[in-house]
Amino acid sequence: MGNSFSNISAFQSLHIVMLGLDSAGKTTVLYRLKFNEFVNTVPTIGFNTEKIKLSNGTAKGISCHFWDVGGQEKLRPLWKSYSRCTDGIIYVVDSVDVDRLEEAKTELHKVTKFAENQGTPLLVIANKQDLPKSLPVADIEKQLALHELTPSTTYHIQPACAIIGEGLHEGMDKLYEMILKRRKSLKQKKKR
Ligand SMILES: Nc1nc2c(ncn2[C@@H]2O[C@H](COP(=O)(O)OP(=O)(O)OP(=O)(O)O)[C@@H](O)[C@H]2O)c(=O)[nH]1
Ligand SMILES: [Mg+2]
Repeated sequence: MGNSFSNISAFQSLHIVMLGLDSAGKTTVLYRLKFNEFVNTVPTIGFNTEKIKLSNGTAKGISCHFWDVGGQEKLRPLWKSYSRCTDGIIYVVDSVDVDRLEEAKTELHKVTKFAENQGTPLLVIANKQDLPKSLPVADIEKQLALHELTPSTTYHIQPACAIIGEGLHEGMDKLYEMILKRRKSLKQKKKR
């Protein structure tokens, strides 16, 4: 096996939480990764959970236990408990919903400030890039003020289209790399 697999065994599941405003495309991402096809969704009331073995890229073969939590305002208080002590956080953004980017930013910054989430790697999925009026990732990165997140937060922003799955595996590879890096540095700190 290559170096990238040296710290996480194929039998160990990564715990990943997926957050973001309602209608951003979280559940579409979840089922695209699970079934490799488009699944029509309804708004999530509560959460969906799936165990998924990644089938592509450097993270191929890695098992992930995903928690996809509903993004409606009344459900957001749940985000804190679902994101606690996860291996990685995925934050899905609708790249066309420019009017709610400020709200998306506020909610994201809230999540990364929770004490239990300090240092948890973050993958931001700039979803719906297939739509003509979608904002480029550089603009979304700026509007979400990703560079102002707590200093311990390492992040990657990935353009994607969950409908056809474009960008999702690249994003998962980046998240996996960040998780490995974090584990390595935590291990080194423990040794000291
Ligand atoms: N054009 C386009 N539509 C998308 C994409 N991803 C998701 N959608 C659509 O966006 C709508 C909302 O998707 P969901 O996956 O249900 O959104 P969600 O984030 O799970 O929403 P909540 O469960 O309410 O939090 C659906 O009609 C999807 O088909 C995409 O990449 N492109
Ligand atoms: Mg949903």
